[in-house]
Amino acid sequence: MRAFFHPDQLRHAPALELHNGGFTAYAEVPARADMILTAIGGAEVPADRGEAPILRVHDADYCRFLREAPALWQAAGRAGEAIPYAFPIVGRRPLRLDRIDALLGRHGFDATTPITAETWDAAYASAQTALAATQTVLDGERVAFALCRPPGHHAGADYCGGYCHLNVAAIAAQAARDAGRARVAILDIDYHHGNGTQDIFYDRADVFYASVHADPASDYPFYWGHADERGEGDGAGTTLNLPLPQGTDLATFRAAQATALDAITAFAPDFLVVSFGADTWEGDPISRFRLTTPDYALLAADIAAHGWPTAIVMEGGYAVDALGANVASFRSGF
Ligand code: SP5
Ligand code: ZN
Repeated sequence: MRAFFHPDQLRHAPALELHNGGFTAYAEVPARADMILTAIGGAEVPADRGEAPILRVHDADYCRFLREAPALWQAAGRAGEAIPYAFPIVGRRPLRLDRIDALLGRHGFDATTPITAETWDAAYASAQTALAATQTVLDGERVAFALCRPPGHHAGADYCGGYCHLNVAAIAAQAARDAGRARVAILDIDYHHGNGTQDIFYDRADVFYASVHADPASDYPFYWGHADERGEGDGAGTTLNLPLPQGTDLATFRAAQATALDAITAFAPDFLVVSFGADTWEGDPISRFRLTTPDYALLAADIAAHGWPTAIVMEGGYAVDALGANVASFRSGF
């Protein structure tokens, strides 16, 4: 299976995130990508397809914000990484504010996702990696792997969060649509609900979003991913959320994934994007499922059995030492 990765993706390397009342070491470290690269024997550098496919998903103002926030932060006399502390709760007026702290809260929904001077370039490269894998599959390969990091599925059209800045799965899905694939499905099997991906396609009939994840009643991102969120307008019925309890093992996870695959089968996609997170692994430091390394090959084989042209994009997974083996196992199932 062809794999893609750009070295610029290593450049985003914040030191700290705010968690449980204090600053702790940032969990989404560049070493995650190094471990995966070693385990899979390297990857091809993606071509640069420019900003246009990113702007098919993300607002231009938001992309400008990601580029300019570090300079605004510095101009405000701040040290370290730009991080928000005030958020405009739903229903606030869309004020045109320019103070850096107002912008950070406007374009982010948590304080775990710092923005550094390297963030835009790394996120841009991560998006190009997703686009390269997508183009490989559009050109006829059955499956391709995008070693995306920073990850993407918590990022919406105009906001970041959950270590995510540009929604690489959504950019891949939209690129497949724009290449003429009429119906695109996204299967999200990261431990966390992909609130950004859901949000981007919530009112669209042409992109189906199915997610298996930890119940947001107990786990981040809390406010999205509940079973009664099913899409709206033209997209009514094209979102499927399958929340599972902490402690979930292979049998329960596999059954939920089968439910998602049944729904995707009924949708009859021309193209599949898999948002793959290895934070469902039993030893993940920030998650509470109990999948084992060999389980990933079984889950992948269940997906592959459907034969859909498939682009895999990497999302989470924070047990750095086990990450390579878990990704290698998942790839082996295809
Ligand atoms: C892509 C993805 O998997 N994002 C997950 C975001 C989860 N954020 C909430 C939990 C943060 C826990 N941080 C622990 C840091 C320990 N130093
Ligand atoms: Zn996750």
